[in-house]
Amino acid sequence: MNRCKKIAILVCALLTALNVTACGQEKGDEVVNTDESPTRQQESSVQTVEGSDLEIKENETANADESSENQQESGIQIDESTNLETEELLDLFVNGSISAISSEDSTSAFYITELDMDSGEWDSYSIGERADLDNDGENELIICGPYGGIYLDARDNKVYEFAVGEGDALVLSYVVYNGSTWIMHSNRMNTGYEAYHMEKFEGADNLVAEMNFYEELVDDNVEGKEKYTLNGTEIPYDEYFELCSKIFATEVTTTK
Ligand SMILES: [Ca+2]
Repeated sequence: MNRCKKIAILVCALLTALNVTACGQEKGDEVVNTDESPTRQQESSVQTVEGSDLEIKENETANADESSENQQESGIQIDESTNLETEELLDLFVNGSISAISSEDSTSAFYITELDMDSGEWDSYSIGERADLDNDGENELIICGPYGGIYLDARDNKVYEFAVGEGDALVLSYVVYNGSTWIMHSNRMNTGYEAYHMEKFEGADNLVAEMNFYEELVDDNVEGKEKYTLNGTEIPYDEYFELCSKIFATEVTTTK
């Protein structure tokens, strides 16, 4: 067992004993003009452990309660007063000291050690660049991997899964459009159909704009005749082509 895991288990045991939990609280007020970010809103509350001036005892033997569920709940808890910088938090995730909270389920989290890192398999992950993907002036961490991998945001002394590539129909990348960075999910898996969904954030828990555009065959049985749609409105080919040219010229893929 490596040292980090051991620390995680010990901290967990201590937390359990102290009955201290790091529960998220759902933020009451609605954010933004869009409706597709309930998980982001759930994550946006400040989550801290109060009065947890924990002493980590490295040399004690961990007890038998070693389940990964418990590791997910604890890891190294950071006191609010510590107020770690974004880059420090991302470093802690990369070296396995802290987990990242899932975007799907804010009660669930994962460590980098749970990912298949650098195995060379098509679906393995690798540490990518750090870039400001949510336009708040601070970097996010890109973990390159299958379907565009995982983008992580650090805030409130925690690391959050910000965006994730979920499959061939939801390949994750990012682009620069109209001076801002947008997260993009692409579906290019079928001939005669391409669909793109873009999201612009101002802070990873604050979705401020979305764009949808796609091209599809007018008739599935007739090749070559397509129609083009931007945000629900059919647009001419020229306009669609110009939009795509502009957007894809800046696209950064993060599969590898
Ligand atoms: Ca940022």
